[in-house]
Amino acid sequence: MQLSNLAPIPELYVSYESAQKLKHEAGALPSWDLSQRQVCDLELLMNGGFYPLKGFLTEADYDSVVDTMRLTTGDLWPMPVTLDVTEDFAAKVEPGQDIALRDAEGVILAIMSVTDKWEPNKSREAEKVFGADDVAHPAVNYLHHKAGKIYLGGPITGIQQPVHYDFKGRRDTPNELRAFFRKLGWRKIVAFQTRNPLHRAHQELTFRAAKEAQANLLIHPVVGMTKPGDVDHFTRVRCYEAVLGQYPASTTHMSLLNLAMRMGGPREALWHAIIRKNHGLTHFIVGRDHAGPGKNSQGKDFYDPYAAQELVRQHQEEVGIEMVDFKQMVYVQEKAQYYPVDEVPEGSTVLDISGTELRRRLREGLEIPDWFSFPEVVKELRRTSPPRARQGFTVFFTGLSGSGKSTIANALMVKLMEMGGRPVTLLDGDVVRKHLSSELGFSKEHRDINIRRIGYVASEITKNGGIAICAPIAPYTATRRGVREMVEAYGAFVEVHVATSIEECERRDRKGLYKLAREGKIKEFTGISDPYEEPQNPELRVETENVDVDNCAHQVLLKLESMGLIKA
Ligand code: PPS
Repeated sequence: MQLSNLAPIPELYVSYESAQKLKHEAGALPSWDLSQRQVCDLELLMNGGFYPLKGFLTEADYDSVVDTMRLTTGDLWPMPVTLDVTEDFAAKVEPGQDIALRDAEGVILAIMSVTDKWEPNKSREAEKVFGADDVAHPAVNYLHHKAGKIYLGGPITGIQQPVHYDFKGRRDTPNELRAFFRKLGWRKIVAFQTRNPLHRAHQELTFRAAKEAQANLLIHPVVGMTKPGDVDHFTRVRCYEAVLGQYPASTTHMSLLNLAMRMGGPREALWHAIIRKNHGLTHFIVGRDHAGPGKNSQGKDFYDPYAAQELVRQHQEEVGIEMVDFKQMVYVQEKAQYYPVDEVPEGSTVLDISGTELRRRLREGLEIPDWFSFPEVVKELRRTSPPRARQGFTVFFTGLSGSGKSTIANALMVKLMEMGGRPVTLLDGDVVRKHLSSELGFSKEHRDINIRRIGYVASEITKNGGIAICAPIAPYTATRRGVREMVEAYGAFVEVHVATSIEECERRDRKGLYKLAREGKIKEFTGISDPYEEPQNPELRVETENVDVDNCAHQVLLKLESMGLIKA
């Protein structure tokens, strides 16, 4: 059912008194600690951002959404919003039972009346919803490697909103935004969705879009979860604040949306449109490759760049929001102003800086011209993205036991310390097992826990501007990828495969472990009785046979230099 953009939208919260009572009772229920993504989903479910959903999808609704982009009621809903849980937790819950949903601090946010429990076919979900069962897609990777095996579905009773400590004044529920628009008498409002900092071209295009629609403008950035590697939302919001002053007074407003994006291209664009409709907006800007996840594992784009616009255009009437074409704006040097790319006066000089080029300039500390961005925005970006040679990074060695990882890692550490400038920490396999993972063995589960611990520490070191050198075996591709993601949120991740063959490692047998493994005295030994999945695309592969340690460490240094992480 469509609601007018002025009327309040139904929320899933109960009254304050009922919430207090429910909270008390919920203490005794089985309770699920929500992931960051689930907290984002729950917030939008409870505050009406995901209207008409009344809870996490049931199995029938899930199947229907995956297959037809509609709920079983026939309402348009393109994105599965599901509660994935572990098998262990699922075993404790049966349909008909209530469960408490808690945030990371253990606060009970909602009660879910479980009606459905099932094991989804994740490959099918990936194919149908995201277009390919390819883990290069962040949402498909999430499905296969982060999401629990079992889905629970059922209606939600909202107890309280997730607490935010940052930018409180800029966070609005759909009803708060609707009330704001009502109060100001804004009847036509264009929404601009973004997960990137805004520069002059964006300011021009959004202003133009609003002017053409004779509407007001809402900058509606996503601050929940975006694409791994994006500029963090704290920096972005400071940048947006700076850009807001560039719009004519009282025409434009900004509100933050705590959405967890899936980078699902066309389906995601349509989902965004529905969410904006729920927030009281009447127009929605959709650009080229909206919510695009980048390249697939074959190096090709996942989606046709105009598929998102097409899908939203097809459904705009049903959603009740008008799509506005995103016009690519370019700077015309002779006129010293921005023009839509298709209106550039003939024979003039067009200037543009791509996202990749901007990141390069920031990384290398190069000039970012005034025509491209606003000085305050550039200042903010430089503050959080110092040139690469001053950022933290992680060098992650992987290879068989006895391949030479620790020896090269040690040599590299000493060379980096000799250069100075950044603190260097070595997280060697053996040392980590002594200090961080002494209770763990060598099953897949334990190895994964061990590697994730190393990844967590490395990501913290990287975040704080240090150099982490890791040297575990790390035999599993998916786990290494998980560590890469953790680290790349803060700095570069340099995977070095120490490619010594199993025959050579066994011949060296420096610790005498291979002999014991062959005799069956050590079980689950990597390369002998346990797998080692070789990295397919490491930043560097080093051969150690007939090459001395010094030379191997030097190869790593050269790689770091070529990536701009250290200065010669
Ligand atoms: S893992 O898979 O990344 O968690 O392994 P890691 O923490 O690097 O630990 C590897 C070191 O433990 C010793 N060791 C074994 N390795 C592999 N398989 C089995 N079953 C095993 N048992 C003990 C071995 O000394 C490894 O050290 P390195 O430095 O790699 O030789």
